[in-house]
Amino acid sequence: MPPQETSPIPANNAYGILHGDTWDDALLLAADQIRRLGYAIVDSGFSSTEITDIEQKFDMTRAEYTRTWGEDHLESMDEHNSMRLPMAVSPEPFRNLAFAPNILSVVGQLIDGQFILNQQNGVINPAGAAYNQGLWHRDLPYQHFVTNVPLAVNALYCVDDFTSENGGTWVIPASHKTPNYPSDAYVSAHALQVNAKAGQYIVLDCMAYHTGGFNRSTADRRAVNHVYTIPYFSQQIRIPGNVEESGLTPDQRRILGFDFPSPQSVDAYLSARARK
Ligand SMILES: O=C(O)CCC(=O)C(=O)O
Repeated sequence: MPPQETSPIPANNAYGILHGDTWDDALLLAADQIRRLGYAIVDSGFSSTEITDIEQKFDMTRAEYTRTWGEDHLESMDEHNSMRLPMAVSPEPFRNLAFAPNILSVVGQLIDGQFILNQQNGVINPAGAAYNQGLWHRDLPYQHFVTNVPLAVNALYCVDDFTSENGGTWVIPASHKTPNYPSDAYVSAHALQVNAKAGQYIVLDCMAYHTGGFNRSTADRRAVNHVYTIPYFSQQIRIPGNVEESGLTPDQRRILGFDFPSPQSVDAYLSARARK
């Protein structure tokens, strides 16, 4: 996806430039937009049959998740509009969502070196009601720092079209570049709503402030969020041991964190070093 804003001035119509970027590939352009503005839309590359299958499996998985943990219990913790680690319930299609080649390519452009999946969450923005992601936040919450390269990137897969009516995601562009949350006046002036289609991902630098909007439509708006981080951050829920392992390639195992266990002891650490 190219950046949403296109300049009326041709790129070569400039002066005084010693260093310029010359991206001409959609994924490189998206990565560049995320570096500069903190967000971009990236196509999943899934077929329409796959997109419909994901939509149906989302609801089936949610029903099973709710049966397992109990609706009242989830609601008592304000967890009833989330599904934690849905790939643990339904390996497919949720593993495919985390391994979409376009997403891994963009994340690989943004995070230097190795990265792992830190968390996967189903997100439900309920029709006509508030929910836990409808407040401004970073996906590394409580963190107030800036880095010259991203340490964490999130990819929000749109199960449904995201529109202004159903409360599509709002972002504060470039807010990953400043430690503090901006003033209300700044947010009112600069926040924008990113309307993406079902089958696309909204990819953000995790430090860019974002929120779901209020869903004024009559249907829930569904999404699946993925947070990818450098391997030094612990996973929200430990993925190795909690997901189906069959059929995973070595690269996929690495992305799920199988290659980065915390050694259980000094002895285990030294033994692992000795094997290198
Ligand atoms: O529902 C949305 O549009 C935003 C989801 C979100 O902020 C999150 O999962 O971190």
